[in-house]
Amino acid sequence: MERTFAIIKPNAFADGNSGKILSRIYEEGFAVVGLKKLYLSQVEAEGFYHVHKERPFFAELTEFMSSGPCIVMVLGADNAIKKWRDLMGATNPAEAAEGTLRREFGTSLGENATHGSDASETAAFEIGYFFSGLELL
Ligand code: FUP
Repeated sequence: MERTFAIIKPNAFADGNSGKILSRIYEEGFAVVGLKKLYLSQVEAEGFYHVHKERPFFAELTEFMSSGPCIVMVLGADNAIKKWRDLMGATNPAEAAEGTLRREFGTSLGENATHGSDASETAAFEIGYFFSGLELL
């Protein structure tokens, strides 16, 4: 079973959509290996998104990610990384397919409701950034 890292972002949490997103996660057959609510500081958000630090949207992205509570998760499934990215849909909710989470719960390119790791190396970094081994038993 592969593991991926996922976030229910502050806009989806604030809109009261965490329960609906978790329902979809269970319906699609993921195991919820780890889950917790966090209210990130901007420094913590900057560390998480360090690969984007030279990008023009970095300040906006990290301000948004520290604008309210979110839910961080480790999800398990066969091909979990691709399976979760397929369920999320395209980065921009306006381009995400019907039935995907970002289409349903995203409100803009920045406030796109969910995050998911894009490769096994990033999943390993992202899981380790937020969870200890004990939290994933
Ligand atoms: P994704 O892997 O789908 O989360 O997308 P990226 O890694 O390309 O982008 C990371 C986050 O930055 C996205 F979730 C949304 C945000 N973003 C912007 O706010 N503006 C942009 O132009 C591109 C991405």
